[in-house]
Amino acid sequence: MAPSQDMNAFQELLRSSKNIIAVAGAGLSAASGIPTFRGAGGMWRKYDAMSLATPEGFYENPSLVWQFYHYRRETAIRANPNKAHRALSAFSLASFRDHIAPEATFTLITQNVDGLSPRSDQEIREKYPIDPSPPDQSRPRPTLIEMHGRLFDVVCTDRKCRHREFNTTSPICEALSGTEELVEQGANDPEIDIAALPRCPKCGSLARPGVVWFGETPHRLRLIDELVDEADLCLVIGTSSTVQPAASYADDVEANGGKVAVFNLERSEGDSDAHYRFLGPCEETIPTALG
Ligand code: BJW
Ligand code: ZN
Repeated sequence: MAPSQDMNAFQELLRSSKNIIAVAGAGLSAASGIPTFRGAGGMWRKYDAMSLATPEGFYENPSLVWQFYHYRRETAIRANPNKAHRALSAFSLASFRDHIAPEATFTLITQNVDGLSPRSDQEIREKYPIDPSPPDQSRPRPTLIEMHGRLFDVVCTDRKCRHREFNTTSPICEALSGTEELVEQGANDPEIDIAALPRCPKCGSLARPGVVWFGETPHRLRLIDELVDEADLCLVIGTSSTVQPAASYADDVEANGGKVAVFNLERSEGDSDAHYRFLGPCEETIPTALG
């Protein structure tokens, strides 16, 4: 059966669901000016963003990959959470829960590394300073999981050290300063000496962005598997659903008898199996759906 577009029926389902998860991707941050990975937004200078988001890409050309992440950091620092981030943050706060079952839980599992969801959560909590922990939970669940890491984490590449720290310094190092302005470079990309790239403050080795590249293990997978197992409703927001393991969470929820609702600008992988599908900008559909 084709997915329903009945918003009232979806909201009724939302009110009666007990364990809700949302799996989000780059489309959630698109209205904040953060480029997506695939399709129109997926190029940086002359490169496919995907070819740079790999361990092989980094070790082959750390200067280029650091320029890509420096650009991403500078973009994210200047961006602000949009209406969809804010609606999700409000939804996750206990006192906003009167429209769902009192013992219901909600966790946003985001693939995004831009920090806009945690910033949005922080802003909402400052505005409404209340206890964010939902009542009567036998086992407290996190309200947000950043499964592909964070742009502002910086990690030592030395296997014995692996020092990790949260670092929002702008620019992260002098040598990268201004490279975010360069476009269409290709053959003329600046070559930054490895010694001038970000270094580990503990041992001095080359540092890398604290994000999860292809072939690496995403964060908190065991906890995510538990949440997916328990979920009776899964919202899939602004993701192409092409990257594993996140791409299979909706199918897993459905296989367990739960319901799935997809919110995307356009058709996406596997969305014809969803119970609900709301096509359009999620900065419009999500505030309506959760409002
Ligand atoms: C809007 C909108 C608006 C736009 N409103 N919508 C099985 C088969 C084959 C391969 C594999 C497999 N299992 C695992 C793999 C390997 C691999 C993989 O999935 N490869 C596929 C490409 C086939 N996966 C991995 O390697 C992962 N690790 C792993 O599997 O470890 C093994 C393991 C698993 C389980 C247990 C134990 C061990 C790691 C994946 C890491 C992905 N990393 C990146 C880069 C992160 C750092 C960085 O940001 O630079 O993560 S890649 C990139 O893709 C990024 C994203 O988080 C991720 C997903 O992309 P996303 O968010 O969906 O973006 P887009 O651009 O694709 O889509 C945007 C969508 O938004 C579109 O649909 C638009 O329409 C929509 N949109 N504006 C609403 N306003
Ligand atoms: Zn180190």
